[in-house]
Amino acid sequence: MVVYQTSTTSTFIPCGVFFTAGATGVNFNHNTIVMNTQLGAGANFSSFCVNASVAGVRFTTFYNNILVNNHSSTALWFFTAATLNISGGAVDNNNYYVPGGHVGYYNAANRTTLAAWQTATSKDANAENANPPFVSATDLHLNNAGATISNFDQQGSTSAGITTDYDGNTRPNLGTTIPDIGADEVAVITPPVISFTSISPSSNQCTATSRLVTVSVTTPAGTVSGATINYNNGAAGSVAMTNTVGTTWTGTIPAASPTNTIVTWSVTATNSLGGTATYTGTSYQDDPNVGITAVASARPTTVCSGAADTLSVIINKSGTGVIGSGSVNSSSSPTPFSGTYGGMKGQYIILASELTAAGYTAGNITAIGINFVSSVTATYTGLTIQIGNTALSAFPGTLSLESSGLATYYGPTNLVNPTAGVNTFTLSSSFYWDGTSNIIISTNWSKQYYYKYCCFSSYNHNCI
Ligand SMILES: [Ca+2]
Ligand SMILES: [Ca+2]
Ligand SMILES: [Ca+2]
Repeated sequence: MVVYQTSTTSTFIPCGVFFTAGATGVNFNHNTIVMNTQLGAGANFSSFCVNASVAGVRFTTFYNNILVNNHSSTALWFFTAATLNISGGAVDNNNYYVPGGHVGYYNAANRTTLAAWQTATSKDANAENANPPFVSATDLHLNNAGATISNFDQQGSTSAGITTDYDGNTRPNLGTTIPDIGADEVAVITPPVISFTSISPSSNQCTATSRLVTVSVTTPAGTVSGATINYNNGAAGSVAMTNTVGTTWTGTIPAASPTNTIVTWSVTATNSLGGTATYTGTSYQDDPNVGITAVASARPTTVCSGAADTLSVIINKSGTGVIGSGSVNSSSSPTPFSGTYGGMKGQYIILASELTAAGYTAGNITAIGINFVSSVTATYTGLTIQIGNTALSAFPGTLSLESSGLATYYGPTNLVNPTAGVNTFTLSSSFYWDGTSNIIISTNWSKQYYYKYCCFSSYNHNCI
């Protein structure tokens, strides 16, 4: 039974269920009663979800009911005119929620709290007073994802003996053995639980290697129906895991391709109730030396029998780095392809800290790229790039040019119609950066009669 009271304007005794005659053998189980918005109030206002107003009423069972009374003043879940109304019956697993009143009236006194009600009646040991997670204020089905659903799902007494719910659904739900509280039986999908056991090998490997993943899967309801590894080892894939023994499931992630792919993976498990759980594993990356060249050398000395000698290996990993954010672009200095007529010579100090932040370590610089905001249909005649180490971190004056330590690494070569984006200038020989020095890059060209601008930022500059 579902009772929903909402429209009374009475100032006296609105009730969900009202017993006025001495009914005996009453089985009152699996009901949902809500006394909703209070529309009237008077000096003697009181309201009840259930009112046994005569002494002769005898409840045999009073199980698994949801009683909600949102009225104020003397609002009660359960009124008993005489202790004999319920003292001989079985009363348990009810949910009483009444934010503005009393739990009940028993043995000639209001029982304000659930604990006081339980003490006075010696009933309702398994009762609760949670706010039911109804679908809405006017739809008293239970929301199976509601915050307090665990106070209702599978919390009823098995002694009520009601095998269908208000909707005709089987009670208790398939796959469970304990009924829900209230008129609605609701299937709550309890997900399985995944516990990570191991991944082998556990650390990054020098070559791309498959991984054996082992997890433990349990489920609080139903049975575990499967587990799957979902991975991306260069391509998205999945592999069904095998239930090797007990709760143990294993599966293998294939070796990565490309070999140094950062492999991401997770395990998804399902149970017979349709619940799913996901465990996200820690990613890994094999083959960290890909792209690195190594050069071995030996000290060229005579090695005596039994004596130690020294071998050394230098490894290099090629790559590119970006200096500056491109936030400055201009048709005049400090950009290296600015100006209107004649030519432009610009010098730029790049700090060792900027190179380091860009990912560089000591080694050869083989090319320089400069980012153009837009293309230029023109020729920059005799473009020359010089590079050198410097002890300076800033130029001493705005019109002074540095010359010591500079050598030519590009050009002179005409730069014809540079395109929008990064234009790369491959050096005629590698410039070795020692990993600690600041460097100067000097550019110049001449006889240009038309300009566009490029972006080149965060440098100290010096232009003429
Ligand atoms: Ca409970
Ligand atoms: Ca139902
Ligand atoms: Ca249920």
